[in-house]
Amino acid sequence: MRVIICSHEADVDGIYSASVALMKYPHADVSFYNYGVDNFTKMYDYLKYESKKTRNGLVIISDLGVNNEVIDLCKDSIEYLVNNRWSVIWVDHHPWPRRALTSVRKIANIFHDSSGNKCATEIMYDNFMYKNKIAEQLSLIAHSSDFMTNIKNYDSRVSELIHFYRNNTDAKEKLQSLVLKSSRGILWDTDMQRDYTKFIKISEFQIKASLKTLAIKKILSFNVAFVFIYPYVQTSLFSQELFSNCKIDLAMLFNRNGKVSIRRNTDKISCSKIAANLIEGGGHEFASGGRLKNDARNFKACINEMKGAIIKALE
Ligand SMILES: [Mn+2]
Repeated sequence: MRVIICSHEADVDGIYSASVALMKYPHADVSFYNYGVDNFTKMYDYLKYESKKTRNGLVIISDLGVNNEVIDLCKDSIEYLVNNRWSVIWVDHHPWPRRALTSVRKIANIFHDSSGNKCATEIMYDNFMYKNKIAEQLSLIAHSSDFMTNIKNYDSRVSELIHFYRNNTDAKEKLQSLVLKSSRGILWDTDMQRDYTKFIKISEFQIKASLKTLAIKKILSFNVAFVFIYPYVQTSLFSQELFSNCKIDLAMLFNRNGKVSIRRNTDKISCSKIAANLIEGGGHEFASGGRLKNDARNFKACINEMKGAIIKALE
C-alpha cells in the first residue's frame, strides 16, 4: 500500500514525528508543509494527485493543526481521498476548534491531544511505536524542544539545522534525510556537522544584526521585546536567549516577510490570544505566530500593529 507522511516543516517535533511514522511505515514518502490556506492547498493537491494514480493508500498528517480558515478545505479534500479509497490518520497536539474536530473525525482517524502536555512525536510514539527505544528517545527530545524544558539536556543544534535547511534551496531533500537518519537512530553525523558549521558562520552575524533592532517597551504591566529577525535566526532559541539576558515577559519577533513569532516568559500572557489578533494567527499558549498587515520595512508601523494585538489580547 502506498503511504505518504505529511508533517510540519518547522521544527524538531515536525521532523521527529515524521521519523516515528516512518519507523512504522518504512516505505512511506515524506513531505513537509506549513500553516496557511496556500500551504494546505499544496499538500492536498499533491495527495489528491497521488490518490488518482494509486487506489488504496494511507496518509499520515502530523504536527499540523486545523484552524477555522482550513476546516472546509480539509473536509472536502479528505472526502476526495476517502472516495479514492485512501485513509487518513491525523496526529496533532495544537488546539483545534471544536467544529474542526467533529467534522474531520467523521472522515479521518484523529489522534489528538489537547492537554497541552504532549507534542506530536509523543502521540505518534504512544500510538504507533510504543516501547521502541529509538522512537522513545525521539519523543523525549521533541518534547524538550517543543516545550523548552530541560534545555540543558537537549542538543539544540538539530533545531538550528532544521531552520537552516528550511531556508535552503534543497530544503525538501535535506529535511527528508534528517527524517530518515533519525528514524534509524542517527541523531548527528559528519554531513550534519559540516552543514552546521556553515550555518553558524552566517547565523552568528545575523543574530548580532537582529539584536541591534531590539526595542523593549512597557505595555500595561509587561516588558515586551520587539525584534526584527534575519532569516538564519532560529526564533525559539533566540527568544530563549533574550529571556535569559534581558528582563522581558514577552518577545515579538518579526521577519522581512512580516511573519511574527510570539514567545512568552510568563504564564500571565497567552501567546495564542495575541496571535488571534494578527493575520493567519495560530499556535499554542506558550508559542504562536501570525502575519502583519504592515510592510516589515516600516518598523514603527509594525511595532504599533503588534502593540495593538497585545493590548487587545490583554484587555
Ligand atoms: Mn509540535
